[in-house]
Amino acid sequence: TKSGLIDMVMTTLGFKMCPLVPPNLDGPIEVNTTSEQMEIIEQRYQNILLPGGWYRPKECRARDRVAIIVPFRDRYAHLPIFLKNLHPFLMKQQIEYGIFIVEQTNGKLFNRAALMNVGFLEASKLFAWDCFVFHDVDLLPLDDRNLYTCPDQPRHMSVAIDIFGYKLPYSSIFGGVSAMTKSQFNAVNGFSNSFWGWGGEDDDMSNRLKHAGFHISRYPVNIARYMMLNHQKEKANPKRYENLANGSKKFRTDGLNSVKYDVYSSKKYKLFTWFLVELKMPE
Ligand code: UD2
Ligand code: MN
Repeated sequence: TKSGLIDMVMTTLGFKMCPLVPPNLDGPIEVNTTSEQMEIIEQRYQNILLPGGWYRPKECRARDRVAIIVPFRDRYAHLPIFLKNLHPFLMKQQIEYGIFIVEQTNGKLFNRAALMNVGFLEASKLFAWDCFVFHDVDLLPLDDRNLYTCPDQPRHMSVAIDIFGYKLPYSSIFGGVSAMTKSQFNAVNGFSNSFWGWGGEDDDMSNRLKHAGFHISRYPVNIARYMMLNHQKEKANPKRYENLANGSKKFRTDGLNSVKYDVYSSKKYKLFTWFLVELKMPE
């Protein structure tokens, strides 16, 4: 038929939209946590990935353009494991995506939230991403029906993590892995830059979302499952509760519009785009 022919031509030319539900999902998947040299993983995706760890499905036009933003410092054992699991996972979901590793220089306490702001701004300079997934480097998804896309409301993705007994620890939690559209992230002025050291920054984002009239959406626990790679517990920031309590006064002034940083170095590696960032705000 005529429409069948048009369909075939569109498919061949790559203009056909990818189906709403990717056709080749497995559901629960095996993760592979054995460490492997970066070069070996690079070879595996040599002809598939674009420079910088970007991907665009060949079989259809992706519905979502997703930047995966990963805050990073000194977790070198986790990085290759993260990459070798995430790439095949995302490819199967037929998403157009890029993985961005935002590394903080030494000298100050780690500031996960500010690195997310930097990742958002720098990735946006390179391409018109419309969806952002903020992702701890140590979390590996266990079910590929957990789509890395941005729904109508911000989505908390790491609902059921092994170390928490595959249960949501508390209802407003937004840490681990979360997804926001560009406009949602802009609407809340991104993350606060005031959280140095461990804890609180995710709850502050949760407060920002609520304040802006969003609600947190989630996949069910049998789908939004993750495992966390082993690491030592970071020293908690003693000021995290105080910061959190004062947070709402600063939504407008502390965030995307106030983050100060220098990009020391950046590079499109084969499996990811890398930014080395010095944060310039006072600790
Ligand atoms: C929880 C949250 C996390 C964040 C953190 C408090 C979950 C599942 N995770 O993780 O999202 O809110 O508490 O800040 O709720 N990182 C480095 N180098 C460092 C420290 C951190 O790369 O020295 C990065 C890395 O991507 C890591 C992430 O920041 O996965 C979160 O830090 P964590 O894994 O030490 O904290 P955790 O597991 O308690
Ligand atoms: Mn962790």
